[in-house]
Parts: sequence; structure tokens; C-alpha cells
Amino acid sequence: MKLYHYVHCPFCVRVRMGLSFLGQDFESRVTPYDDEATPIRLTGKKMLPIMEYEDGSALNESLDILKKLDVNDRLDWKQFSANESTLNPLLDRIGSPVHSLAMPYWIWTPEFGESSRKYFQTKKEVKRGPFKDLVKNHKTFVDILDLILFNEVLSELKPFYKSDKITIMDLMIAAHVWGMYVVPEYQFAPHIHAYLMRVKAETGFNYHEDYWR
Ligand SMILES: N[C@@H](CCC(=O)N[C@@H](CS)C(=O)NCC(=O)O)C(=O)O
Repeated sequence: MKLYHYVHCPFCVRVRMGLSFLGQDFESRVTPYDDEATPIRLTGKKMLPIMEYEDGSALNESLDILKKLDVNDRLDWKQFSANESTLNPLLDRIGSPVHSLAMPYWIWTPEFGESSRKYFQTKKEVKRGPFKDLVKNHKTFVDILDLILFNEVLSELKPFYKSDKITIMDLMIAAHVWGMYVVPEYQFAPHIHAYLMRVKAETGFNYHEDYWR
């Protein structure tokens, strides 16, 4: 199996966390952000993650990729079905400040080259405004993010999200928040950091391993 992914992308990160948790080996294909041809050839649209199977077929949608592999329901998918109406809006609200804070830094990680950096920044600035302003206004986004994490994540940890054992919901939350490790202005609340490290310990996930291996 080949996973086409962007290292920074939270939907790709959740798949990598899941593959690691399930002990599923895969070929890592870190795809340049400005490579439109590869995803379009595989699935008809420019969206990652994509898993390509040995028979040449390909699948996108992070949750579909993981569900297909998790034949023994180790990620307890019924928990997600029960909480989907709360979790999806929560992830959108977490994603918004995380993206504003992390995007200006993601483009300087080794995943990006000159042309993919320019492509990414141009595309994202249409929605969010100039990256330099996002950095300048970081405090606003930090306050929004911390409030959500404190009120809607920390309060639900038992010690995993609404559960005493890890579920797909933890991979989804952790993958979204993980991007904040690249932001130098951000100080993780100790309990949130501990939660992410708990998810890391359970899954064996290593953020940059798939880039360097
Ligand atoms: N629902 C999809 C969402 C995937 C997604 O939004 N991927 C983004 C990267 S984070 C993407 O490929 N964007 C392409 C682009 O903006 O050019 C999933 O869960 O896999």
C-alpha cells in the first residue's frame, strides 16, 4: 500500500497515526503540495490523503482509509458514530485557529520546496489573509484555541476523549492539534501535551518519520 500524504495535513496525520496503531506497514509518498497531477490521476481530485492498493485502486477520505483496515474495530468506531455531531463541529473550530497559527510555519518545514511553498501560501492567503498578519495576530488565535481545548477537550478526557481507551476520536483530535508543535509562540497546556503524548504512546506515531524514512 502506498500512502500519498502531506506531512502537515491533519487528515493525513490521522491516517498515519491509525496505520501506526494498527501496525500496518505502508510506503510513504510525501507529495509536494503543488503536485496536482498525482492526486488527480489517482482519484480525480486534488485532495490527500490517498491510499493506493496493490491492485492499482485508490481511496481517499481519511476515515474510509482507516475503517477499511481496522477489521477488528480496534479504534471503536461506534464511539465516533455516537459523537459525530459534536466531534465534527469541534474539529472545525479547532482547525480554524490551528491553521491560522501553523500555516505560516508549516511552509518552512522540509516538506516544502520553493514552488510548493509559493503555491500553498498563495492559495491559503485568499481565505485567511497575509501570513505575516496571521503571525502578528497570533495571540487572538491562541486565545480562541486554548478556550476550546480547555472547555471542550480537557473536560472530556477519561483519560481519552469520552472514553477510558483510545478510539478513532483521539486520533482525529490529536492529529488536528499536533500541528501546533511547529508554532514557536505556542505553549501547550501541560494536560493537553500529556494527552497528545498519551495518544503518541498508544499509537507509536512519529510525526516526521514518514518524511525521512
Ligand atoms: N475529508 C477529507 C479531507 C482531506 C483534506 O481536506 N485534505 C487537504 C489537505 S489538509 C487537501 O488535500 N487539500 C488540497 C488543496 O487544498 O490543494 C479527509 O478526511 O481525508
